[in-house]
Amino acid sequence: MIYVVGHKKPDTDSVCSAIVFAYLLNEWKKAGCKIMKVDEEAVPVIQGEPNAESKFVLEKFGISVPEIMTDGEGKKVALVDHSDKVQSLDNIDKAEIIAVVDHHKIGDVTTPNPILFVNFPVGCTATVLKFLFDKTGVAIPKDMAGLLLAAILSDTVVFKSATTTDMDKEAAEELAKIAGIDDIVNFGVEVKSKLSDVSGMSAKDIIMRDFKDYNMSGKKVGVGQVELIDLKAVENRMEEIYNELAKIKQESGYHTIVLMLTDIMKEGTELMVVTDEPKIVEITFGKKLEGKSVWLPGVMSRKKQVVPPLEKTFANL
Ligand SMILES: [Mn+2]
Repeated sequence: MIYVVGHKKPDTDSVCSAIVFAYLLNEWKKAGCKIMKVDEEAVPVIQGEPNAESKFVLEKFGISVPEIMTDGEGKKVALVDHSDKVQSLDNIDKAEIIAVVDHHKIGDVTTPNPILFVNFPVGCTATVLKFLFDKTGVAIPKDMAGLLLAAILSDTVVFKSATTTDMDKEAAEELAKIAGIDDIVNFGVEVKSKLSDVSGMSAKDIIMRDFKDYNMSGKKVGVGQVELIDLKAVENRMEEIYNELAKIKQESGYHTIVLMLTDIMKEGTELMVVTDEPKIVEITFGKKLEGKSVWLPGVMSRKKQVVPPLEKTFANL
């Protein structure tokens, strides 16, 4: 058995790409594949509960939620949407990795033998999978096309993220035709709106849902991101969220925590910051904190527009 798995804290790309790559591997097993030999059945798994957005997408296309698996010891695995050990299965060193399909920086997994390793600097793993279907002449069924399309719209924030490429847009258009989705942008906004409803969530849950730790020149820095259809969803809760950030900072010894409250429609981010050194905000983004936060037009991507410039600031502090 080959277990196909995305990263920890699965997002829609990690869930859908695991399902679709497992489907593709099984097609390759049946019909043969000119790239690699597949002798075993592939099954998708996830490392944790899917979020509300992923659940909506699976339901929409009539696909059941994959089983949860967290340990890779003794297993044959194919990784999607990551190649970093910290994001992978526990004991990934004791697993046999047979393939990696990804769109991130190259991580630190290694293999003793040559494997299929396909990584494009595009907006979504699903875009790379679309390429693999085309390249190996496998038809994409309607439900699989729907999953791939939803993953692309999710990861690229409906094509607004700085990570979006022409390849993502082309793939999405072809997939939408197969999936029978007429209005791609409208569908994308519907997908993204599922995580935008934060009304029933505690401030801590809002902050931690998509939160990553970094070591920036020896300082512990946390960067969270919440993508919202409309910033108004958190307008009345800014104080509460800020107080929670301050609490987390103190309890867990952060030098700085920034929370990106990203408005998908207005295409910008209200950046909330708690820090020992408030001047880092102006140095990094050219704008001063106005009270607890600052509006950064055009800033949508943590990995491209927030983390690298912050790292640079910390390096020169
Ligand atoms: Mn992804």
